[in-house]
Amino acid sequence: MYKLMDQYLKNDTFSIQKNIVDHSEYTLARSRFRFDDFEAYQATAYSVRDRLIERWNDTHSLMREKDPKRIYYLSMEFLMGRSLLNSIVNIGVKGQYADALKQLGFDLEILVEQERDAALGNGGLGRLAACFLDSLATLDYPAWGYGLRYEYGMFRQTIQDGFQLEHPDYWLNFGNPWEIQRVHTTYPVKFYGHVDEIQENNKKTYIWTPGETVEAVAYDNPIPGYGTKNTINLRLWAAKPSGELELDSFSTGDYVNAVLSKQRAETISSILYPDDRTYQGKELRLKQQVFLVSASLQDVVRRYKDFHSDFAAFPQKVAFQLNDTHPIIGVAELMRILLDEEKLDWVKSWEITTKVFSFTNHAILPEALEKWPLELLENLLPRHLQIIYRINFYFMEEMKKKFGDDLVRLSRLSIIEEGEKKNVRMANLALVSCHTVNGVSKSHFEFIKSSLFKDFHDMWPHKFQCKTNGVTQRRWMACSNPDLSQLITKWLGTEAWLKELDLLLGLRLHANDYNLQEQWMKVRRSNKSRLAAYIQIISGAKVNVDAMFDVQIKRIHEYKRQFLNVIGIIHRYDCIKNMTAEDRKKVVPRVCILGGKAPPGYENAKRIIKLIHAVGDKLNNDPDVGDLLKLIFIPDYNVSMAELVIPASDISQHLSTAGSEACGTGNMKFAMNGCLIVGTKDGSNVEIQEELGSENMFLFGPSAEDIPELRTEQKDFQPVLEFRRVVGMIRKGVFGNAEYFQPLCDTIDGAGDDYYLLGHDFPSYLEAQAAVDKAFVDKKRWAEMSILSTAGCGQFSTDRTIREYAEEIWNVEPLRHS
Ligand code: 26M
Repeated sequence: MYKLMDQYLKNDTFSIQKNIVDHSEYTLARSRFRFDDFEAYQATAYSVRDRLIERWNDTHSLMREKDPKRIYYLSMEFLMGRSLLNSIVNIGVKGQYADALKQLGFDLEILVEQERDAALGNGGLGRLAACFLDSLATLDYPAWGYGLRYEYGMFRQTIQDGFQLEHPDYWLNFGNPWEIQRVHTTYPVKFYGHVDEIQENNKKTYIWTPGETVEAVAYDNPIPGYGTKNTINLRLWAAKPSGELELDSFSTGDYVNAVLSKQRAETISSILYPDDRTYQGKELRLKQQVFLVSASLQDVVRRYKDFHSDFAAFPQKVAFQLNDTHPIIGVAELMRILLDEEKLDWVKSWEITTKVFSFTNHAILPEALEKWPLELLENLLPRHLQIIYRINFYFMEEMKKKFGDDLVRLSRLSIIEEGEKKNVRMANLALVSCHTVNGVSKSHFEFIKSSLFKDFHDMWPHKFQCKTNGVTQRRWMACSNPDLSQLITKWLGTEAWLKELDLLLGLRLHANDYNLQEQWMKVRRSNKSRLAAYIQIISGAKVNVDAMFDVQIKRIHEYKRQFLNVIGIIHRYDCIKNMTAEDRKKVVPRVCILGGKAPPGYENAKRIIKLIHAVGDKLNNDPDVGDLLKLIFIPDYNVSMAELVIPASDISQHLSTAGSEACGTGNMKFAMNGCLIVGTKDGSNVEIQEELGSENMFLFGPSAEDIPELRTEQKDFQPVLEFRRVVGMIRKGVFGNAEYFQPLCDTIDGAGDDYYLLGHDFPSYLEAQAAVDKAFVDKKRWAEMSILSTAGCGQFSTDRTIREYAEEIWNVEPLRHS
C-alpha cells in the first residue's frame, strides 16, 4: 500500500508541462515534440481532467464516508458551453497553465477557443441548470446533475441570403476529453409491453413485461467548485447496444432486421429537441424523458441501498429537483419501483414519493404546459399509466369531498384531461405529487399563484415558493471578462466577491472616482475592440469601437420582440436619412448587434431573422448613414459567443411584452459586466431595477398587470404615425421581400391584433432610447452608471439562488472538505 497523498498531481510549471506532453504522446499518440493548437488543447484538457478526477474521487470518498442527504438535479438540458477555462479558473490554476503553455509555445487563449461548445440545451432553462451546477459545487453541496448525453446538441445556425439554415451539431466528432464513460454503470430502461395482475398472498401484484428494453450507460462529467475541493458529478445517460435481441424477431430468423431495429431503439438519446414552446407530443421526446428518469432513479436507489436496508430514511437522504415538468414521469417511476420492485404498499410509497420531489416551473404560456395523449402513455408505459390513474383517483376523491358539486373546478384539477382525445396533464401530476413548486422570479411567482396554477394555490398555498434565478459570476465575469474582474478585485481589495457576490456593493464607494471610471472604461473599450475584430472577420464590416454597442442576443421569439428593436432601428435610419448634415453631427453613433436562433418550425421568428439581414444590407451600405448606424447579425449565437459579446456591450435590450418572460437571465449577465439595460417591466428586469435603482436603467412601457386591459383595447388602438410609417416601409418593399414580410407585418397592424403590443409600446420605447443617447454622451455619468450596474448585481448570483433552494426546498447542508 502506498501512503495516501493529499494531492498527487502538482501544479508547478514543470509538472503541468510534463503532464500535458505525456498526454500528447500517450493519450493522443502524437509526437511529444510537435502538436498543433487543437492537439495542444486536447492534451491540456486531459491534464486538467486528471486534476478534476483527483478532486472528484476525494469528493466521493467523503460522500461515502458521511452519507449526507444528496440533491439530484434532473434536467433534460444542461447548456454547459466550454469547460477548459472554467475548470482551470475554478481549481485556481489558470496562471500556472498559461505560463506552462507559453513556455511550450502555446497561447492559452487560443487553445481555449479550440473547444466545441457542449450545447445540450436550448437556452434559459438549460443554461440555468449549468449555472446551478457551478454554484452547487462551489457551495460544497452534495449534489449530482442527471441528464442526457445527446450526440446532436442545439442545431448550428448559418445564414444564407439572410435566411436561417439549421445544421446538425455533431459535437462529439473530435472526442470529448471531459467525460468518463462508465462501462459498468448501466441500467435497463423498459418500454411498451403489457401488465399482468396477479394475486399473491391476498395482495394484488403487477408484473410488467416490456416490449422493448434499452440499456442506459453513464458518462460522468466532473464539475469543479471554485475555491473548494468539492467536485460534483454531472451524469449523462446514453443509449447503448445491449447485446440481447428481441426473441420474437430473432426467432423468425431475420437476424439483420432484428439488429437494425435494435439500433433504432438506441437512437433515444441521440438528439436534443428544439424548444418550440407549444406542446407537440412526440413519442421519442417522451421516451427520452423516461430514459433519463428511469436510469437516474435506478442509480439513486442503488446508491441508497448501499447504505440502507429499508426505505424509511429515503426522504432524509434524497431530494429530487425537476427542471420543469420534463422529468415528472419520475413520480410514477419511483412509485413503480417502490410498489412493484421493493414491495412497499401504496400508502408508504406515496408518502416517500411526495417527500422527495419538487419542481420548478419556467412557463408563462398555458400552451407550453406538457400534456401527453393518454393513448401514447398507455402504449409506451402501461404500468405508469395505471399508477397515474390511481394517483388521480385518490386525488379526485379528496377533491370531491372539498368541492363536491363544483364539477368545472374538479375537471380543471384532474390529472386526466377529458375530451374526445384524453390527455395526461403533466403539470397537474407535478402539483399533486411534488412537495414544492417554485417560480423563477417575483413576477412569475405571482403569476403562477394567481393565474397559471391558481386552483392548486387555493388549496395548497404552502407548496408555492419563489426562487429568483441567477447566473454564476465565475463563468460570466471571471472567465469571460478577466480584465474587468481583475479591476474589481483591485478596487475591492479582495477576490472574495467570486464567492460572495454581495461584496460588489463595495464598488458603490468608488463609482464616482475618476481613476476607477477611467480604468473601467478602458477595459470595456478593449473588450469592444475584441468584438469589433470578430465582427470584421464574420461580416467584413468595420465598426467604430467608440460607437455605442447596442446588443440583443437571445432566442428569437415574437414575445421577446426583436421585431420592436428592428422597427426602432428602421425609424432611426429613416430619421438620419431625413436630417440635415448639421443635425447628423449630433447623432450618437450606434452599432446594433442582434443574434439568436429561431425554432426551426417557427416561421415568424425566421422572418424576423431575414428582416434583420434585409435592413442591415440597406443601411450598412448607405453612404448617408456611414458610421452613425450599423446593424450586425451574429450567426450561431451560443454560450461561447455570449462570453465574447456580453463584456463588449454598452447597452443590451430585454424587450419582452410585460408578463411574458418568466424571468430572463441574460439581463443579469449584462448588468454584472457593467452593461446598461434597456428593458420592459417584465421578469427579472423589475428585480434588477429594484437593486440598481431606476436612474441606472432604462425601463419603459406598461407593467404586467396593465396588459390584459391593453389587449382588450387593441381593436380601437391606432399606433403613432412613426410606427405606421416604418411598417409601411417594410410593406412597400424598401427592404425587398415585401411578400415574405407580409405575415409578420400582419401580426402588428390591420389584420392582426398586435398581441405583443409593439404598437402600443413603441413611443415609450423611443423615449427610453432617446434617454440612452443622451446619457451616453455624458461619459462621466455613463461610467458611473456602468459601475453602479455591476455594484448592484450581488443578488443575481446562482449562489444566492442555490442557497435558497437548499435551505427552503431541499433541506440539505453543505459538506465541507477539511
Ligand atoms: C418542449 C417540448 C419539446 C422539446 C423541448 C421543449 C422545451 C425545452 C426547453 C420547452 C421549454 C424549454 O425551456 C424553456 C425556457 O428556457 N424557459 C426559460 O427559463 C429561464 C430559466 O428559468 C427563464 O429565465 C426564462 O424566462 C424562460 O423563458
